[in-house]
Amino acid sequence: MDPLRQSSPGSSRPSSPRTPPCEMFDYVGIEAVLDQLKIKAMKMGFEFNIMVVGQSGLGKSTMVNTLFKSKVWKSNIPNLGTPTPQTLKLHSVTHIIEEKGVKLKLTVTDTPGFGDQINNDKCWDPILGYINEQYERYLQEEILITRQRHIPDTRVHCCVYFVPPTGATCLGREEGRRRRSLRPLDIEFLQRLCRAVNVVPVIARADSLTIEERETFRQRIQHNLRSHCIEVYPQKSLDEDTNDRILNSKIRDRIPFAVVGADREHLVNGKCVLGRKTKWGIIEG
Ligand SMILES: Nc1nc2c(ncn2[C@@H]2O[C@H](COP(=O)(O)OP(=O)(O)OP(=O)(O)O)[C@@H](O)[C@H]2O)c(=O)[nH]1
Ligand SMILES: [Mg+2]
Repeated sequence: MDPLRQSSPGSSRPSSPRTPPCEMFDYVGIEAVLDQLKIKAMKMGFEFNIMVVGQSGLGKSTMVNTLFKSKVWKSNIPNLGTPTPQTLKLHSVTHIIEEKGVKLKLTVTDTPGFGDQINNDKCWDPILGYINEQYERYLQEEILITRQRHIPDTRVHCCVYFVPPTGATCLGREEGRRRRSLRPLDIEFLQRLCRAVNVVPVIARADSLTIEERETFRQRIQHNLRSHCIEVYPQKSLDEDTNDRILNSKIRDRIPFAVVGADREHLVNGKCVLGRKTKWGIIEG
């Protein structure tokens, strides 16, 4: 009988350096760690913080409301149909969403739109200031010797950047080509933002483009992002194995996503749905 197999895992030592370490132990039940981690994660829940950024009037607040109204306030929809007021200061809304026992604390930070000023220099300062402040706050908590077991996480995990839908083909050829690209202000903003946070660019008010216009605009933006070295989410560093690479390249092909915000309910097939009415039908929110 192998003496090493008889001994308890903690007390045994290999008799010779050539004995492979795995032969020292009997079954210890490592896979139970997975269940323990799952139970712990379910108890703690998850935190996810999104921030919406972009020029004024692109539908950022409407999108935040659409997200919460359809996901969180299903049975009690406040302020429906009233126009969304212009956002004048950064503010966050938090909701706990629970699905099949998994809790998610979702915080969305709405920001005032930029681009209204004659001089838009440094319009990114308040937003980048906020993002960096949250990192700093978390770090300060983390480096305390007697730190809390759970540090409240207000760091921005994802920043949704609204790009104006300027890809319409009804414009003149030259004007169209120029406008079917990211504007210099967006390029500069995105370059700074990408260095601080995960950025997901979206084509705002996408109902104003036809499917063909949207596709051409999407490809043009992808080209702009590459040529200006703007690395949006998912970054290349996240391609850790083949599966990641396949999944991430599918996401990269679809970026920027097209979004439509909705602030009214409509009757569709006898059911009230949150959506935006267009010439071609209702886009559900
Ligand atoms: N066509 C269309 N209009 C939209 C969409 N989303 C919002 N709107 C309208 O655009 C206007 C501005 O929307 P807001 O959500 O206030 O825009 P915002 O980006 O928050 O603007 P600021 O607060 O000034 O930064 C409103 O009249 C909305 O009804 C959309 O997807 N498509
Ligand atoms: Mg707003």
